[in-house]
Formats: sequence, structure tokens, C-alpha cells
Amino acid sequence: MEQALQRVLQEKFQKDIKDATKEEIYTALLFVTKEKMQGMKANTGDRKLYYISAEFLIGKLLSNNLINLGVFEETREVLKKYGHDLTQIEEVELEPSLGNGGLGRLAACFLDSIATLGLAGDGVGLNYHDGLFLQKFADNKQWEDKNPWITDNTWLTKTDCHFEVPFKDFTLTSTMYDIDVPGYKSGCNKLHLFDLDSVDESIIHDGIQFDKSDIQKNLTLFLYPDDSDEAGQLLRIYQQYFMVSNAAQLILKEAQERGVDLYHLHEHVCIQINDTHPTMVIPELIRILTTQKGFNMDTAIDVVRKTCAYTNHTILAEALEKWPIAYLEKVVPQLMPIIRELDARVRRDFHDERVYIIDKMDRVHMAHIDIHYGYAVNGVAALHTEILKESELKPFYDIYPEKFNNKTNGITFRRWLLHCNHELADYLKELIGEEYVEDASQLEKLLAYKDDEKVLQRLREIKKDAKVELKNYLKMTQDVDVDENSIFDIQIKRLHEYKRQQMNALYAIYKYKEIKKGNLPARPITMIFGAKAAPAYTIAKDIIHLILCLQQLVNNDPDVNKYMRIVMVENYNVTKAEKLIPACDISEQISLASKEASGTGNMKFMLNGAVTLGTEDGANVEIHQLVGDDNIYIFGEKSEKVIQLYADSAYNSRAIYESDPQIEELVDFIISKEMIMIGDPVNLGRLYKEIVGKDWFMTLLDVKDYIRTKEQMLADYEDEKAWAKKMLVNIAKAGFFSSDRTIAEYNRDIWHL
Ligand code: CBF
Repeated sequence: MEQALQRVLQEKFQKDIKDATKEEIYTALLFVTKEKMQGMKANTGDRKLYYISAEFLIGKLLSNNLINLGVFEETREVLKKYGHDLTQIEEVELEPSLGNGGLGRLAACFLDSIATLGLAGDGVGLNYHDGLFLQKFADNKQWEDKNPWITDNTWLTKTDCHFEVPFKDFTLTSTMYDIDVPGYKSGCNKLHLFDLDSVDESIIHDGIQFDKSDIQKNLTLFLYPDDSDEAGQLLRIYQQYFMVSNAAQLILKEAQERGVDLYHLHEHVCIQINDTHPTMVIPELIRILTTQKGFNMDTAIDVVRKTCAYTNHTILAEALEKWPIAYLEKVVPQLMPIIRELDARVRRDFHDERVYIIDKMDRVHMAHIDIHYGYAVNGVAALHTEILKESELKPFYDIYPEKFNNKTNGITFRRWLLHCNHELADYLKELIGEEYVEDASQLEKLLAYKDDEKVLQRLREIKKDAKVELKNYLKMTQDVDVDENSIFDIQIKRLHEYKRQQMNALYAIYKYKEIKKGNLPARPITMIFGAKAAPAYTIAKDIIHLILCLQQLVNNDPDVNKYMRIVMVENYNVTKAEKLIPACDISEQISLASKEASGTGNMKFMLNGAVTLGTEDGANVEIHQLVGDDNIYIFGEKSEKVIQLYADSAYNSRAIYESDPQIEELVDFIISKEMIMIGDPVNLGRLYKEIVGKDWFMTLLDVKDYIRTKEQMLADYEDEKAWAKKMLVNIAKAGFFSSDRTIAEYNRDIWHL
């Protein structure tokens, strides 16, 4: 590494390592690492996976690539020798803006594990120039700005691979960019990102506004552009088709280059459809096979059905896409005869309109295409898969029970432990040896130390160090002060009513009022939030406004700020998660039971020694089973009850509000004098009305149990030894949530690579 760095720095900047700037060293490291990855053996196999996804939330790559290449320590030492700090060099890297939330981060963890397990599997997606917006706070509100990340120094390599993508009114020529995905001590795969040379960032104005109809200039500008109007929905269809048509052409090209007889495509290729965004790959493949490769319809459908598998990531209706036929006709009319044929076959075989592809309102149900014309359907946590089978997708499960299976999500420990928490990772190696890095189940060996005072004390120190680091980071980036001796209570995830950040805000109101009344906590609490709200999601933005107003109120009140602080982290992203997660004491996983398909933040937190405060939802259920009642705090109604309440339309938030004075007092505070002086009455008033009058995700159902359980948790934290034991058990039991385990299961049950 030393020689390689010297060489590149001389060639590029005529400098020695010791005289080079951070930027120059970053550039040289990028160059050297890319060179090393290009020299790596590619994972190969007779059957290859293509993981198609609208998002790949890959995070910064320098450290992770160095770790996976096995040269992280060496690089750190070399830099140290010349007076440089790798952590500061990493600051130069811009985080790729290619994802939004859990689904995108999952895709990134999966790529890491697929490569690590030596499987031949590439990611396929889009190269968004400004990806997900940059979040800014002003006037206690979220504002959106563009988020450019592509500079001359990125991990992208422009390839000479191009495809023609036919739309109704024009044909576009794509360009493929590649990012290397090195496995940990293993071979290398690729992430292929398709783009358009004509995309023009200069059309963006006033934050993230742009002309939605100028497809040649806007196609790969943003991830999830606003789709609240027709032009926005059409743009999403353009994006999706561009992604899958490129994917289909790439897959067929590579298969033919490998000498695959396309009639046996399914024996050599497997396509994982990540949520419904890539669903059009099914009709697109059928179209290409029938119009260009000489297949008849029956055979094309048969081959495609045996090639594609679908993962469902949510039961929320808004995410199960249904495109109006009229819109598809405007963008990709060539797919409509095929979609109609697919629907006709379903109608011929099943006389149940709930499973038709085209509904009475002339909308195409994308998930229905996936289920009928794929060979596997999986949910992402045990409870979620059960809900799919028993209610959400029951009519399909009744037809195809053999297609349904569960794959509980996982996270890559390379990023979420080795990279983000060096101190803990090193201490674990000292205690239980290095094997846990490649075999996460070995973490259980830690249980042997659960009563060892010295180990428990060391875990506490490591947590404290991470809290000090986070404190310094928050001071530097947002100029806020937090106390490392306080309890760090963290909720970081997309802003959505079902995730119930509003319930956490009601707790903040409760705590504020208690402190005002003189009921002082044994130890201060720091409540940390991080979340972006979709730009068109009004209530989500109102919730951010509420939290920011509470932050101003609490942090500036001298009676209160000694005991409680609120911090809303601006522009929450992977880089920030890496700082927040190691420092967390209480992991907030408080979604309405049945609504969070899995969650993966919950896994990252437990791996880093945080204790979960959660509902019996998503993967929390499995965390609960693994760590046992003593090492998790569960509250709230269970999913069966919630599902029943929805079925009977029996939830009435106003009745709860009116009959419970404590709840009434907390909710009323949203529009109190204190709050209106700080905040915007329109936003606060709208949110108040929403909670009292509708509360679709049942905040008021669980809020009292939530407050009670959280108070219990704060009290229990005072028994330091008992708390450290909970930390230890959580770390020890996190092995199940390694994405290496998840990927091994996908391969065993679905991909057969
Ligand atoms: O499966 C990965 C994640 O996907 C989501 O983020 C999604 O976008 N549908 C879910 O909300 C998470 O529960 C899930 O962990």
C-alpha cells in the first residue's frame, strides 16, 4: 500500500505522502483500491444472479472496500506513519445518493454478502445524479435541495456498454457505469448502474424543481421524483422501464456471451425483483424473447417464469404499485399487449378478481405480475411473511403455497460493526477470536462473559467512547451540545406515520412537562431523531416540524435542558447512521404492529450493544425471541389486534383522546401557546387534527404503554451492571442477523447459484 500510494501520488500530483493534501490522498487511495479490485478474481458460476433494484444505498465505499480487500489496517498504519488520519481522509468522499431507506440499504448489504459468499451475482439499477434530496432545516422545517455526488473521483467506471431503450415517442441510448463490489476475502462482483448521457443537472431550480416532461434531460436526475401528478407518475414509469429494459438486454447479452441457449435461460440466470419497481422486467423479457429471439409466447412465459423471483418489502398499499393502463400506453405501449396476455391467462385459470393483473379501474397491479409470473415470493421477516400469507396476499398463497417463503433480512457486519465500531470489533476479537467476522454465529461465545464484571465494564467504556465521538460530531456538524453521560435514545429511519416518530414526540412532550413539574429524571436523556420526509408527504413534514419545534423549546429552556435534550440530525444518511448507531443506548423500533415489514436498523443497533424499545413488529419479533424478555422492552398491541381493528374499522382516536385526560393533555400541547410561539400554526394545527381525527397508524392506541415502558427502561439503565449484561446479550445474539446468513438462505431456497 505504501509503495502504491507513493507511486500514484507522484504520478498524479508529484507529491510524497507526507506533503499530500487530504483530497490528493483520497484520490490516490481511490485509484489504488480500484486497481486492486480490477485485479481481483470475478465470482463466477454456471448460474448467475441479477439483483434488480431501484435503490442501492451503498454509503461511502473507501473504508469498506479496504476492509474487504484486507488492507484496512495496513492503510491506516501507512497514513499514520506520514501524519495522516484515515478517518479524516474518508470525510472527502461524498456519499453516493442512490437510495432512500431500508430497502436500498438492504440491497447494498446483500451485494456485500453475495460477493463475500463467492456467488456470481450483480446488482442492476440506475445512476441517479442527485438521487434522494439533501435535507436542510430552516424555520424548524424541512427544505429539499439537490444532492449531487458524482465528481471526477467516484467509484463509478464508465463502460462501453450501451443499449437502445424504446419508448413510445423516442428511443434512448443508455450508458452503463460499474461499481466494483469486492467480497470480504473473496471474489468481486459488480453493481451496474444505467444512465443517459443527455441528462442535464442544470434544469434543476429552486431546490429540487425541474421540468418533469423533459425525459431526455431528467430521466436519471432523482430517485423517486415527486409522483403526485400525472407527469411525475409518467416519469417513474420511464425510469422503471429504462432500468429493466437495460437489465433485460444486459442479462440476455451476457447469457449469450456465455454460450447459454436462451431456451434454458432459467438454468443459468436468476433475477431477483426487489419490490415492484423492477416488475416490468417480466413483460420486457417476454417481449424481447418473442419479438427478437424467435420464441413463441408459451415458451417465453415459461422460461421467464422460471427465471424471476420477487421480494415483497411492505404491506402498505401505497408501495404496492398499480399503474394506470393509460399511462403505460403513453410510455411503453409495446408492453401492453403482453401485460394483457398475462392477465388473460390469469383470468382463464382463476376466477377470482382479487388476483387479476388488470383491475376494474384499468390499473395494472405490478405485484400480481410478479406473483403469477415468478417462481418465488418472499417476505422479509417471519411475521411479515405470515401476514402476507394469511391476509395481504392470501388469495395468492391459496393458489401457490409452494412459491411463498420467508427470508428474514440481515445486515453486513463488515460495515455495521467492523467499519463503524472499530473499538467494539477489536475488543470482540480479543475476547472470542476473529472467527466471528466470517461466521457471525460465533458471537454467541460472548455469552460466556455475561457475568464477567471486567468485560461488562469494558463494554460500557466502549459505549461511552462512541457517545463522546458522536457528541463531538454533533457539535462540529450542527453546533449542538449533548452530554455523553446522558442516555442516548435514538430513532433514525424514514419519516412515516406508521413508524410513529409522532409517538416519540408525544413522549418528549410528556418528559418536558414532568421536568417542568419538578419530577426530575435520575439521569438526563438525549432524544435523537434522524429522518427525511418524502417532499410531497405533508403530514410527515409536519411531524418533522413538531420535533424541530420541541428541540428549540426543550434545548433553550434552562429548567429543562439540564435533564433533557432533543437533537434532530440534519440530512440523515448512511454516513450519519455509522456515527449514531455505535453511540446508542435505546433503539427506538416503535412502528404499529404489522406495518414494519422487517426493519434493519433494529439489527444494527443490537449488534452495537443498544437495547430495543419496540413493538412486536417485523424483525423485532425475532430479536425478542433471540434475546429473551429480559433483554428487550416490548410494548403495545400485537399485530392480530391491529389487523382486526382495521378489518372492523373499530379504531377511534377521538374517543381515546376525549376519554383520557393524560393523552388529551399531551396532544393538546402540539397546539399550545408555547408551541405556536415557536412553530407554524398551520403545520402544528394540521398535525393535531390528523392525530385526533384520524390517526391512521394508531399512535394513541399505544402511547401510554410506550411512555410507561420507556420510563421503566430509563429506571433500569441505572443498574449499570444489569444494563451492560443486556448489551452483551444483544451483541451475542445478533449473529442471526448477518446478511451472510440471509444470502445463504436465498441461495439455498431460491437462487441455487
Ligand atoms: O426489507 C427491507 C426494508 O424495506 C422497507 O424499508 C421498504 O421500503 N419497504 C421496509 O419498510 C422495512 O421494514 C424493511 O426492513
